[in-house]
Amino acid sequence: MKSDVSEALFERAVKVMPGGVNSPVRAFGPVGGSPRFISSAKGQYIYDEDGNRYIDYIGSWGPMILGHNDDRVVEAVIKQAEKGLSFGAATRLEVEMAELICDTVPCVEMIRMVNSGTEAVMSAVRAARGFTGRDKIIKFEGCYHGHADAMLVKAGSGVMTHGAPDSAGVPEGCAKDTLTAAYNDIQSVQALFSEYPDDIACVIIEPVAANMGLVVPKDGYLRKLRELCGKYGALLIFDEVITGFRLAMGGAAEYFGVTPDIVTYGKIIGGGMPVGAYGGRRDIMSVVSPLGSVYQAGTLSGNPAAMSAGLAQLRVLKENAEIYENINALGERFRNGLKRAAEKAGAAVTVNGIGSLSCLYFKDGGVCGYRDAKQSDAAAFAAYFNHMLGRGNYFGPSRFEAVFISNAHTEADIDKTIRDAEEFLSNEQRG
Ligand code: KE4
Repeated sequence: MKSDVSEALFERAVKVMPGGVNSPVRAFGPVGGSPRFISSAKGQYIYDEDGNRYIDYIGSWGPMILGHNDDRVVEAVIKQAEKGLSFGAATRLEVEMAELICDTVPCVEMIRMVNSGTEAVMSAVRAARGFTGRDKIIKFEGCYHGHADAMLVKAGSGVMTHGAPDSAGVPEGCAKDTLTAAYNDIQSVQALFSEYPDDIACVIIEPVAANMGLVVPKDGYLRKLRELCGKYGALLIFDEVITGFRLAMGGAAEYFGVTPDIVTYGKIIGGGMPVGAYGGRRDIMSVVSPLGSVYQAGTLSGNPAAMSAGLAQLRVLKENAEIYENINALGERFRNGLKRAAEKAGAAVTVNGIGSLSCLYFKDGGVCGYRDAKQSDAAAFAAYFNHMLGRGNYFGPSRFEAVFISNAHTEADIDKTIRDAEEFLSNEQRG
């Protein structure tokens, strides 16, 4: 595949942007080569500046659950743009968005719009600290919750990819109250609560960990977490920036039947525009300014252009429940295809997944947490990534990112991708 134009653009990009990208995970560092510069997208396809077409398994890291540029979303944005992009004032659309989420997710009684998942998490943690009067928080190794200082401790996603489990520039003072536990290990959480029985404001978790690849909670794990938080008076925060409105309309809270105290959102609720949100119990959200004393604000929070995109997408999901059956079936087809291909080739891999989220690790013996994920073979993943890219399958350029399937993908797309993966795995085994 030609990549001259992308390479020329990258040469320019690195002169004026750190690493040539506006988000580290887009860099091709861990997989080699230079990023493909995408010019357009429609449905399951993205097109790069050299005219190559790819089946897209990133979907902008989750927002494109309907596929790229769904006509209903684009039309809503265009119509709103003609009326005004942002007013910095209250609008009907924000009320409709808040009502839709509160009516759909029982544990969300009030919600605040922000502009990213990072902002949503940062604000949710501040609300938890304000509500409980406690300082410490528990997060999990390998979980990524955006780049707020307190979250960049043993984080996943790009932090994990770039081998910097703790980020430079985060003062000791900001990280000292962040405690880390091991995902799927309830004893590691119990130990922290035993050590700090009265100091922990919240436990924040990705209910399905999608930033160390894709790790599903063990049966009953989230429920035990819920019980521990209740016992010690800490709030349970589900970071549903990825799982929200993807696992189900009610997200992981509905899927697993476990009720968090606060939920954070991003990605899908913005329909491709910058949107995040945090919401939860009325008494907790009542501490947020101007109602309460926890300050949080944002110039473009709830802006009408972004709300119109998010509302359009959520309404399509709400009115077409069969979308979830379809994307979950496609996810299952993808995982089963990979497993069959690996078995046929005798390849040592682990395939994890749930619903429309999947991950392929070059490691046998299963992956149920951070340490397992880090043992996966980076070089094998890089070779797989480039083989698949060359055959028109666009995956995240990191072994710690999930595979996102949308409602625009077809069985034929999945089957083609599996054939390409089978070719790689067989060649790999032949050496
Ligand atoms: P943003 O600030 O990037 O909108 O959201 C941060 C965030 C919070 N919580 C979870 C569970 C997330 O997955 C994310 C962001 N996800 C990454 C993809 N693994 C975003 C991609 C990127 O950093 O460019």
